[in-house]
Amino acid sequence: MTNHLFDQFRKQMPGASARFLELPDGAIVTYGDMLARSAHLANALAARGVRPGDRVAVQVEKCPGALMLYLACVRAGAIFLPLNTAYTLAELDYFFSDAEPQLVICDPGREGEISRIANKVGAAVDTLAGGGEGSLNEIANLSDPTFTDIDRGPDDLAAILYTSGTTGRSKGAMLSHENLASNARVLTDVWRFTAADVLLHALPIFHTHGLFVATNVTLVTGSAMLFLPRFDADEMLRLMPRATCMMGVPTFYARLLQHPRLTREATAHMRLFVSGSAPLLADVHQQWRERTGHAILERYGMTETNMNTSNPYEGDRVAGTVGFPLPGTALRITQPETGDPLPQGEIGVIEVKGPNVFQGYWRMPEKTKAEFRSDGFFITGDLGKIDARGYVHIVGRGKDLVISGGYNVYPKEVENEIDAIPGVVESAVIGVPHPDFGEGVVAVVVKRPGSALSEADILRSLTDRLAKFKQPKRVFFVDDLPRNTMGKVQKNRLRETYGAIFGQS
Ligand code: MLC
Ligand code: AMP
Repeated sequence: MTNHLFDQFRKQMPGASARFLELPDGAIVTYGDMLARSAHLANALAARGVRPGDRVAVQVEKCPGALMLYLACVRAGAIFLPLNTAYTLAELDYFFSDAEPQLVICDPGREGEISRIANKVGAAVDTLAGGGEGSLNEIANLSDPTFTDIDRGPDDLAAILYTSGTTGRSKGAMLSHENLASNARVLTDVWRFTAADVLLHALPIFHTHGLFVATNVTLVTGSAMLFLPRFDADEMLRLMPRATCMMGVPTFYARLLQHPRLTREATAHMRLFVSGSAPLLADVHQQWRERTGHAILERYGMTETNMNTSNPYEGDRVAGTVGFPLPGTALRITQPETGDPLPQGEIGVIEVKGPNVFQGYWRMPEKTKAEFRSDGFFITGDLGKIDARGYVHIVGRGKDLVISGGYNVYPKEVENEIDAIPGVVESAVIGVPHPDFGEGVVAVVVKRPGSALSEADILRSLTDRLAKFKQPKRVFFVDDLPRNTMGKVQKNRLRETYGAIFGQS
């Protein structure tokens, strides 16, 4: 029997007593514990009727059990479908109806409300919590500590991650075993990971960065993670002397720079700082170098593609660039409308092709077709150029997307919700510079004549509809939205008007 992804992890697995995770209180999860617990959970999934190819939707707090559940799904041949813990019931309702999971696993406190929407699609519901509570844990505790991994080939699906779209409807990106395995192998080489590494892990584990990049690289090298429930600058600095690497979104770096204890000495044990998921300001790169002596290594990825490019481990890590295409990944810059390749130095849309690129959007063949060229290149929607030394620069986005603290917010989704509020005529949602989150979400709203709607009313109406990170940090009212002669809202003009409201422009 072969299970393509889990076999890659097994290949490098150190002895059973070797450390896999260390928690902030010093508790250790060994590789032996990981094997046993993921087997218990894989047996529990099977007992709950999960068959190979079934979707298992998971919305639970970050804890070792949540990571074991990911591995249990891989071993059981199921498709892991992680969901941001900030998603509201309204958002979950859409994901469940689209993905039709066999099983939904949530925090014990939310079982009642989540069962109501999961039942609509016939999904069973179980619970799992960090302290070992929850119905799935109970079934797992009584089940066998060994499990025969289900046969899965390179092209079989390992996960579906939802990512919003410009139309406002989220799409499920289907990732195969080889999509994940190939990227983990490449990143291990490019970033020189070994079994001796200790990764400081403070990212959420429901997105590509914290789940696949960080965890899979750790597993294919048999190394260890200091596994924190969330980002906290004090905790990061306390643990840095015992870690060798950190992966973070730019907000991590901006926040750590605010900390008086960030010094050369505090980071002396570290060999690598990686940043991604959103643009790292050249100024933050520079300040980090001055304060710590380390050059942050910036890389570029996407839910649909895993990682595409990276600055070099050895050689210049150039601020404001995302480095070179990863080995095995082809990257080109094209004219957005025609797809014609552009000469070096010109700005166009970034397209990529390689074993890292996903298998398409779940049950959306037309959408999938529209985002690939006929020769198999995926159109990322990011605008970029390649300089004379071969470094890729991201200069903007062809897609209407805001990235706030590393989370994607598609304006259309927020606009649809605001437009549905009684008293609203229309709205435009934009991202403007924000000192902490990089970009902050702002809504500009036209209300009906005589309507008494206030900023607080709009925000209150969104509470149960949208995850907190998608909700506007500010709402402004205007008589009309600026439009061009074609009638299209001129968001660039709105960005100019509101560009300095968070004290940055
Ligand atoms: C939290 N809030 C946010 C937010 N995170 N608002 C906007 N954008 C965000 N990213 C809200 C909170 O609900 C809270 O609301 C208020 O803002 C302040 O919260 P906080 O306590 O300061 O935030 P915190 O919990 O510390 O979270 C910030 C963060 C977190 C940056 C640590 O957002 C985070 O971990 N981001 C990482 C995202 C990530 O992993 N992205 C990878 C995607 S994969 P209130 O009003 O209740 O106080 C990908 C591919 C690739 O993109 O290339 O990697
Ligand atoms: P997601 O859909 O959450 O995976 O977000 C992917 C998007 O994040 C990409 O399409 C880019 O727009 C952006 N992104 C990721 N890494 C970087 C980076 N290093 N610099 C700029 N943008 C980035």
